[in-house]
Amino acid sequence: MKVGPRGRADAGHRVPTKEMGNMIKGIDHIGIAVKSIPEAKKFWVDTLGLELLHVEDVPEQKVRVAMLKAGETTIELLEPTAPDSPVQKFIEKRGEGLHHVTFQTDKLADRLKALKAAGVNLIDERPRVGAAGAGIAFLHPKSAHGVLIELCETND
Ligand code: CMX
Repeated sequence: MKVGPRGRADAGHRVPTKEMGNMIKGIDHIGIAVKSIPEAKKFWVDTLGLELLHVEDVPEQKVRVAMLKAGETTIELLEPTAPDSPVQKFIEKRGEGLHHVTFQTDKLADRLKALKAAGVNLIDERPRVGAAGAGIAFLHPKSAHGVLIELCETND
């Protein structure tokens, strides 16, 4: 499959990992970029009533995250902790809002190889450490119809 100059796959994606079984096990969380977690909590926790599970710094991603329970899934509020944080860049360019969708998967390293072979533009070619120490990897939004996708390895 040819990949265009901005990483968009030119032809339709075939299911790349059929031999490995279903890649997507569920939605782990939905990431929302915010300027300030304390400010955002006023809406998400105090008004909407979502339960705050925990707040954690993820230095590798230059963000602080607040995980909120939303029924079967989780909302992740992302506050940048450095001027060169990807979330800071996102907010400057597009404002606060929906930042990424995280799918649960297994065999992440092998999934990434299969996705690369299928022409998907990977931000991370190998798993790296995300919130709660889970193996994670990002796929570029140019390969996913404008949505930043995170894959998160689960042991379930
Ligand atoms: N969703 C959709 N599109 C996005 C995006 C996002 N979250 N972030 C950037 N883009 C778009 C930009 O709007 C831009 O589009 P145009 O070319 O049409 O203008 C394009 O992608 C390139 O964006 P950019 O501002 O030039 O930024 P970079 O290329 O430097 O980086 C990206 C973009 C996605 C590669 C980078 O943000 C990244 O590596 N993200 C993954 C890591 C991350 O976001 N970590 C924070 C979360 C951590 C966690 O959950 O723990």
